Amino acid sequence: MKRSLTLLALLLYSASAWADEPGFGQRPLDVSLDGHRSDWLFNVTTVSITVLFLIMAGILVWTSLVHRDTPARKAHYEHGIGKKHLMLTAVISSIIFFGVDGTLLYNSFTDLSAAFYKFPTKSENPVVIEVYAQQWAWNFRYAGADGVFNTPDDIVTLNEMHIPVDTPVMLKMKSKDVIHSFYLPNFRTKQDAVPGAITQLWFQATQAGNFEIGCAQHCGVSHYKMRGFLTISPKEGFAQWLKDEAIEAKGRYDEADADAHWGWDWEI
Ligand SMILES: [Cu+2]
Repeated sequence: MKRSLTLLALLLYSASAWADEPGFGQRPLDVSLDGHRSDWLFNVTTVSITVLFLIMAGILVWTSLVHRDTPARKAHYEHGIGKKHLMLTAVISSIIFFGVDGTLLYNSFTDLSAAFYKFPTKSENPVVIEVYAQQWAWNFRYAGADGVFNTPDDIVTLNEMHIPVDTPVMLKMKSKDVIHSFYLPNFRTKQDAVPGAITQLWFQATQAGNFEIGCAQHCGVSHYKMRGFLTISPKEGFAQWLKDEAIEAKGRYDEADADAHWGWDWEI
């Protein structure tokens, strides 16, 4: 008894310490056009499973009390499950399955086609960036003034991605070594970067600010250090950044440095 009380006290203590963490119970700020879709799914799933859990746990507790053992009670096995019970079970299960799971499934597919797979077209003038993942960093490449990737005027950054607000951004990714996953918590989106393949991701920011880029795929001992920084600027600020970086890029370009020429032709 004493031991279980100590254990309970310890558990309560650690739970309260956890709850005191800054940001507990809060999601990262959503600064994206479509992040609300994931949040909606998350909320509906959480509410649904909480309600179902309470109903099921309630029934379990109620039946354990009503049918508990008493000296006068004898076990009897002759009453099998009747057709009525089977029907009732089937109806309740169907309501839960088609109601809850059906809603989630329908909305997931709608969101995927209306947002995730609805890549921006050329006429929408997306900002296009090549992302090259490696253990344990993110390399970014902008085409520069000529609009062609892997040329001397490319702007190449390490762990630093700049994008404008209110403009679609299109990424194409590759990996140098193992599978990584480009993760933007503030956009509720992520995509794997896979060696030997090109994957793509698009998103759009609704407000300016500084945010983080994570790697959501365990990719080696320093996976936890694979952290990038995302700067979202007003359109003029982004244009200015591109201009400034273009001057720097020309000075930094080294024809002989083969490792630095990891870019590829943008393939649609
Ligand atoms: Cu990684």
